[in-house]
Amino acid sequence: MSFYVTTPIYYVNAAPHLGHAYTTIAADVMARHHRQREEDVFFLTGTDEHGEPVADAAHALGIEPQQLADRNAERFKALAPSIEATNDFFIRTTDPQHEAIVQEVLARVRENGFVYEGTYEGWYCPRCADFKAENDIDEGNRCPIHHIELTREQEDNYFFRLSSFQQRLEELYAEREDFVSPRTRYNEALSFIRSGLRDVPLTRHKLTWGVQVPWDHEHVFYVWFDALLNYYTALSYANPGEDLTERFWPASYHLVAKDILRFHAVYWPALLMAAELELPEHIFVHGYLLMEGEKMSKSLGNVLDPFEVIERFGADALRFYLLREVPFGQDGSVSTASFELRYETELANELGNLASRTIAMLVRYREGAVTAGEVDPLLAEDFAGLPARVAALVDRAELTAALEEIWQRVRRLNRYVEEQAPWRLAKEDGRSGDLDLVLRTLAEGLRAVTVLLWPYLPASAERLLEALGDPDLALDRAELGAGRIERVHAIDSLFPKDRQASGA
Ligand code: ME8
Repeated sequence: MSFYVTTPIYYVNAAPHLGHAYTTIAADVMARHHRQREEDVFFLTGTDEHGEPVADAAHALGIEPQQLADRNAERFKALAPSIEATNDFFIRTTDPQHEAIVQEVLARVRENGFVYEGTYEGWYCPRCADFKAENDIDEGNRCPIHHIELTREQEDNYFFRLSSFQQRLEELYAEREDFVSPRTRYNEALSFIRSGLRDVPLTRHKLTWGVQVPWDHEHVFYVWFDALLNYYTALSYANPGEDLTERFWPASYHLVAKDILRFHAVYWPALLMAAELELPEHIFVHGYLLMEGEKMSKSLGNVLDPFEVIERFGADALRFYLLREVPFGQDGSVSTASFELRYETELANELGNLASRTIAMLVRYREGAVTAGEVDPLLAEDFAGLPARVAALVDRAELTAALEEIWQRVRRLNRYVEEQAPWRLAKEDGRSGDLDLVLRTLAEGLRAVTVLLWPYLPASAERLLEALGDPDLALDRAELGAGRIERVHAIDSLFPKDRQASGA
């Protein structure tokens, strides 16, 4: 089994912000989960370096686009490990290997008869690098996403015959209802297709910052076609000396936010059809992280710097917070106040306390030793089939729902502590066997949920499993009773409360 997950490649016109971290974290959760299933996983992220968004930002700074790209690509590259993202490769669209394959694939699209010369006239947003349809324009000819005034473009371009894929795209959507999810986004993409597809510029005449068109050196490819192809080109050169295309193409999941739905759900499959390449299995479209009701975006200036958040709360807490607070697939507000609340009530009080109590009681009453035997049948029903349920949700990219499944068991274990009151059993004569059962069940339950939490909270989960003396992360070990704990060791608090104050 292979599993290939991608994030969008981010524009290097500015530094990364929390919105970028969000998609990368989500993709990482999926990649880690599939590795737990012992699948062959490839996880790609990277940067989109051509086109007006980057050229304009560089010129405004008085530097060359390549210089700006080099500077900001480094920041995006550094973001990945800081949020514990385990991407297998980082693609930059200025990589010469990428550029060469873009030229090859798009030349094939032309040979196949889907390219012609024409003149484009219409509205254009240089920040989106998007030719806007009349019904996608705000009052005063403004971009609905960036709120800037659109420019009127007239340009001789080569066009991509998107219109000739109308029927095939409608068929695709009819045959594969899970091609785009959530359902609202599927409907949105389908209704865009049904409203009638117009051909789109494939090249730009006015721009020079892009991949050169091999059959006409006065043109560069329109940045979106260069960018989308990254998902395909990366596989051929990510591992020097090895072409991974056969192993991983087509992609299992492209994760994107709704701002770039149309490019991924309409242009991308049409382009792949034109190039005779296989289509991805799924496109999952998540919502926006909002700050004070507006999309967090660098052009609006209302961004949270992920590096600062990590400094204060740690990468695990950030990963957990984003996927717990904002139902994956919907828009949701984020704020420092709600972050602090979740950190304290859930990470520190629920998971952190469960871990410290369980380990502390085992150390106090049993010097850390866990007796062999069955786990309490009282919990069997609550835990039965849990790994499979979590896997089914992650298969649909329902990452918040999967986390909720796991978290209900964290809560169940806390209730079990209260119900069984091991501190009372410890004082009662003749209850030693009962105490052993309760402590063993707690340690085993904690281990099982921790294996499932690993994709969300990798560093904390690894520390905790180490302390429990059973670090195996394979998903089938998340079944209650599958553990092999013999002895636990004390550890420092997983989510110290004083962490919140530092830097405040
Ligand atoms: O669009 N909430 O790059 P980009 C959630 N280069 N996610 C957000 C977000 C927010 N407030 N802000 C950004 C581009 N994102 C193109 C993509 S792909 C072939 C080319 C995330 O730098 C989200 O994944 O504008 C969104 O789709 C992406 O960053 C846009 O990044």
